[in-house]
Formats: sequence, C-alpha cells, structure tokens
Amino acid sequence: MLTAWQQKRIAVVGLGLSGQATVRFLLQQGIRPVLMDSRRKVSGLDSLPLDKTDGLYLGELDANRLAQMDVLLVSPGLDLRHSAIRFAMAQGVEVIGDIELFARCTSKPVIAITGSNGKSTVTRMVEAILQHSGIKAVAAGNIGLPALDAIQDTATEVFVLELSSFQLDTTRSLHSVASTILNISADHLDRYGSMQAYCQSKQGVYQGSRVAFYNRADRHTLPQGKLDELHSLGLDAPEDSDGYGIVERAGTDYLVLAGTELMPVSQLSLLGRHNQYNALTAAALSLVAGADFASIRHVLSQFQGLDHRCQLVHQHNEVRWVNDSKATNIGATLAALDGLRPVISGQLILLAGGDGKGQDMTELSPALQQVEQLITFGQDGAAIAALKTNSYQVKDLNEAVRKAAELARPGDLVLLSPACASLDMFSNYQQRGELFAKAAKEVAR
Ligand code: UMA
Ligand code: ADP
Repeated sequence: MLTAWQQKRIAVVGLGLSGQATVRFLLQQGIRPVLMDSRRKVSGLDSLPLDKTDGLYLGELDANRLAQMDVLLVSPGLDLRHSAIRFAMAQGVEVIGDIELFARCTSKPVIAITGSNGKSTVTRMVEAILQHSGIKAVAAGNIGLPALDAIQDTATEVFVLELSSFQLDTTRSLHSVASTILNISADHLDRYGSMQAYCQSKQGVYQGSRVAFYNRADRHTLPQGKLDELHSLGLDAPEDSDGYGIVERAGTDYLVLAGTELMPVSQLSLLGRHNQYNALTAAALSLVAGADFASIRHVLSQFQGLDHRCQLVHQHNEVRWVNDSKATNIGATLAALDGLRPVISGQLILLAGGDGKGQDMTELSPALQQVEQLITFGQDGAAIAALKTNSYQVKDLNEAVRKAAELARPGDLVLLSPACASLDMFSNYQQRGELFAKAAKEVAR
C-alpha cells in the first residue's frame, strides 16, 4: 500500500508521542515526511533522524504549506477544525491519523475499544486475558503505546486498541474482529460542540467490525449502521439464551458470557458496578479473539486496577484516601460515587474540580447527595461548589487535602474524583494523582 506513497508529499502534523511514532514508521518504509507542529517547542524531537526527513516546521501551522501536501497524518490532539487543516482539506488534501495508517498496514486481528470511561481498564483486562490464554496480545493506542510503535513487534498476534474519539475521527479502514463502545457521557464537548457530534465520532469504532458489542443500558452506544454480528451487554439478565449479562441463582449473582455462567460476581477483583460491566465487556471481547474460559475467570478474579482509577493510596486512623484522578469527566465521577458509597461506613469526602471542558456541571447534582463533604478547587471548582450547600471552595489540591484531613473521622473515605481535566493546574492527571497521594501521606500520619 505504501509504495503508492513513495511519490507523494506526506506531512506528519503534530509531533507528540503518536506523531513521532508515525515519523519513525514512515522512515522505515522509505518515505521522507515533512514534519510540523503548531508548538514552538516539542520534546523528544532529538531522538528522530531529522536529516532523513523533508524538513521540520515548528510554530503556527501554515495553511499554504499544508495545502501543498498530498496526505496529512494529523495527531489526535490537533483539532481538525483548525483553519489551516480545514483549508488543506478544502484543497483536496487527504487527512488521516496514525490509527488509519496502522489499519492499512496490518492484517492481524484487532480488538477496538472506545467509550467515555473504562477504556483503559477494559483494554488492559483484554490484554491480560489473551496473554493468559497463550495469545501474544499487546495493548496500544490511546492507552499510551502508539499503534505505529506497537506494529513493529512482528511476534504480536492480536492488537488490543484503546481508541479515543479523536483517533476515530481520522480512521476509516479499521476492520476489527470485535469492537465496543462502553458508554457515552459528556466529554470533550469543547472540541465537538454537541453530544450528537461526539456520539457520531464514537460510532466510528463499529465500522467494518466483525462482532460488535453495545451497552443495552446506554442507547448512545447502539450501532447506527448495519452490522453482521451484534450483541448487547448489560448488568441485568441476558436478552437471549446465548446472551451476556448477570443472572441470580440460589441467592448468588453470576456473570453470564455467551449463555454460559462464567463466575460469581463476588469473585471479581475490582469493586463497583462499573467494573462488573468492564469485566463482562473484557470477557466478551476476549472470547471472540480466542481466549479460554479458565483464563477469563482467572484474570478477572486477580486483575489489579490501574493507577489513578479508584485506587487506595493511603490509610490512617481508619480513614481511607482514594485516588481517582483519572475521573476527568462527570460520568467517571458518578461511577466512582456509585461504586464506593456501599463500602463506606462513615462520610464520603469528595475532592473535585479542574478544567470542566464545557460539561454541564449540574449533572453531578443528584449524586452529590451521596457525599457528606464537598471540597472543590481549580478553574471550575466554583461551579461544582455551587451545587451543594456548606461545600468548601479552596485554592488548590494541597489545600483541599488539608481541609479533608481536618474534616475526616474514622470510617470516612476521602475521594479525589475531580470530574474535570487536570490541565488548568497540572501537566496531566497522573501528576494530579501523585500530588494527592503525597499530600495525603503528609497530612494524615
Ligand atoms: N498539540 C499542539 N500542537 C500540535 C500537536 C499537538 O498544541 O501540533 C498539543 C495537543 O493539543 C495536546 C498535546 O499537544 O494538548 C498532545 O497532543 P498529541 O496529539 O501530540 O498527543 P500524543 O502525544 O501523540 O498522544 C496521543 C494521545 N493524546 C491525545 O489524544 C491528546 C494519547 O492519549 C495517546 O496515549 C498517544 O497519542 C498514543 O497513542 C492521551 C490522552 O490524553 C492519554 N487522550 C485523550 C483522553 O484520553 O481523553 C483523548
Ligand atoms: P478511560 O481510559 O476511558 O479514561 P479508565 O479505565 O482509565 O477509562 O477509567 C477512567 C475513569 O472512569 C476512572 O475514574 C474510573 O473509575 C471510571 N470508570 C471506569 N470504568 C467505568 C465505566 N464502565 N463507567 C463509568 N466510569 C468508569
């Protein structure tokens, strides 16, 4: 396929993790791309053989330069509504992303996972189940390893791709063996403008998929196009005899996979209803890719959650400190509150706030009834504080942790689940979570 590209003018636009992986991949194929990034300074460029490329342009994107290209490989972090990119598209330049290039260059099975929340958890679960089943699987995509780096390992038998809506926007040739949209709740509205546009983007994951799984409790996840094989997943009884869900037998709830009782829900290692759904989805996707039941059971009963997702980071004086910094939208925080409330004997003290990305914060309101103390910080902290009387609005996360320590009594749980992105105050959600854990250990000892 890429032989046709040898004569074309190819630009990699955006030089972050996925952009740099794209450059490396193209160079290996004997293609000399032009490199561009709208930032003046980009880290990691010194690791690229720049002399083998057709030039590097940093700073504001030049519409005319983009329009001279045949193909733009645009990074997910770049908004396709950028005037220079729009201008190039209007001139007939092809605009794709790294996942599209990956899809055109591999014939190996791919499992494709998207959704507003739970993607990384499910992606890692699927990877672990397949590996335990003796299948060489690797997780890549939005989870951190760029797909075009993952493709380099020729021993890989199955790719488990976590896909963001941004990546799906520039992908059309991915023919996965199995795919899912886990759920859809408001996120990235600053980039999509409407829920409808955001949902449309997520729906792209089903295109060309052999088996699709949707969430029967979330109508937004129902495929809009026609598909060969479609199954619904849910935490209620399966819809048919070979379906997927939960059934009760003799007082015990069992996870049911393709009509077969898999395991009691109580044996799942992760807490919370949202994680029951994640486990069911991971099991369903893995089964299609060849996993065995014993491996599915084993992994789901042992799987340790990922860092920054409802993770217990400190315990002192019978107060638990839980880091859910990855809750960068309201849907994730709602899941954390629902999942944790049943396991708390005392007060739930919630720390929330940051960059709300255009979400309607009032959607948090009903769930805040489960919260005894609310402490907010960051750019949109005031909007969240306004939803509950007697809440505390503080300057930053350190102060929020100090306030929480002051309010906490034995039996309480302090939860950082911000419902917002971290970028107004931190480099990323990891830094925010680490600061929370460190501050908690300092104030509560
Ligand atoms: N940027 C510019 N100018 C450019 C290019 C990028 O300002 O010309 C900015 C972007 O606006 C963004 C940052 O640089 O703030 C990084 O963007 P990028 O497209 O270069 O990102 P990568 O480093 O290539 O990382 C991307 C994914 N990031 C995004 O989609 C923003 C990573 O997902 C992913 O792990 C990686 O590819 C490998 O596939 C991260 C993420 O935050 C975890 N994803 C969002 C999310 O999960 O909500 C979608
Ligand atoms: P993503 O990769 O989609 O951001 P993660 O697995 O990293 O998903 O989890 C992100 C946040 O969403 C965490 O706060 C986690 O507790 C919450 N979460 C995980 N699974 C679900 C789910 N199925 N529904 C709602 N929230 C979830």
